[in-house]
Amino acid sequence: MGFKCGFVSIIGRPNVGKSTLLNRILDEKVTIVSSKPNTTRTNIKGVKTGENYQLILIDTPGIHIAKDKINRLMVQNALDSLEMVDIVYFMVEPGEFIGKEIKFILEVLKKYEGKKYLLINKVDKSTKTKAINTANEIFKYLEFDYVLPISALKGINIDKLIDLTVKDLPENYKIFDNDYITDIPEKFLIAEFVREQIFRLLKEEVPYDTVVECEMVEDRSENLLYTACSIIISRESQKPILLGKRGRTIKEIGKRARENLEKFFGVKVYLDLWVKVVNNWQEKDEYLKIQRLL
Ligand code: GDP
Ligand code: K
Ligand code: MG
Repeated sequence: MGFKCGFVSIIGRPNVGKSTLLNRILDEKVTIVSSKPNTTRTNIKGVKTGENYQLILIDTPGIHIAKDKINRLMVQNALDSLEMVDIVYFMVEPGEFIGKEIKFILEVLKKYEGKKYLLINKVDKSTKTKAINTANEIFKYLEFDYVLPISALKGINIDKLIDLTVKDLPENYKIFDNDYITDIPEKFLIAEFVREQIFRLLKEEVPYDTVVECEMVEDRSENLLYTACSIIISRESQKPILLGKRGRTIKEIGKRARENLEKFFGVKVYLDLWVKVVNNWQEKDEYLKIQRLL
């Protein structure tokens, strides 16, 4: 049998664990994760290369009922990914209610011609019965080629998922070099790692009003990467929340993001953070481009 190479899109409602799954399959953090919905704003490709296969996976923003421009662009991004993939993973949680959003996704998938996998994620915190019931409920609307209970967080059934996927990939030449793991430009990845900590450390609305731009990245020596990011918020009143008492919050954001960047790049990282206020950046093309939505 020849070399296998193809594309897989990971779709689902917000917060079902799509980004966690991509990182788990790659065994490397390329896409950001938080307990808040709509953390992922744009499609992120990750590449896993084995001896006889190359799997190109696309992590996507959660498909939801979008109420403004940025959210509409996010959902469109996720839907667009389907046009280029051989396989789709539709991820749900056990016990998930089959509401408007899931029904919408199932309608979209009815027209999808590639292989369809139904992944019931987070089985580490559920019962088998609950997972099976969820699959049965979904099958009333649409049948899938495979159903697999998994835990992206704990790594349950992930090897099995990869095996099945590789079998379904088309025979094709390798597209990327063996050590290539993501299509995300370095500057964007750095900005995303900062944005992740904002989603993790700040409550409710501020993360949704934040975009991060990496302004500078420079090798200062063989073992030191200097980088500077602007954190852009949409109102002056959000500044004290972002900074925290005596700058404690922004310091913690910087520390955690730096640690993750050091793991990713394998060198010491110096991270400068600046704060800017841009009213209604969500409506401005320049900032939607920074977020790779335009
Ligand atoms: P996404 O919005 O679909 O990309 O979801 P994320 O990957 O950002 O994960 C959302 C939340 O679910 C985070 O708090 C994850 O740690 C958590 N999560 C993801 N996968 C699992 C899993 O398999 N089990 C459990 N218990 N939690 C998970
Ligand atoms: K999330
Ligand atoms: Mg995500």
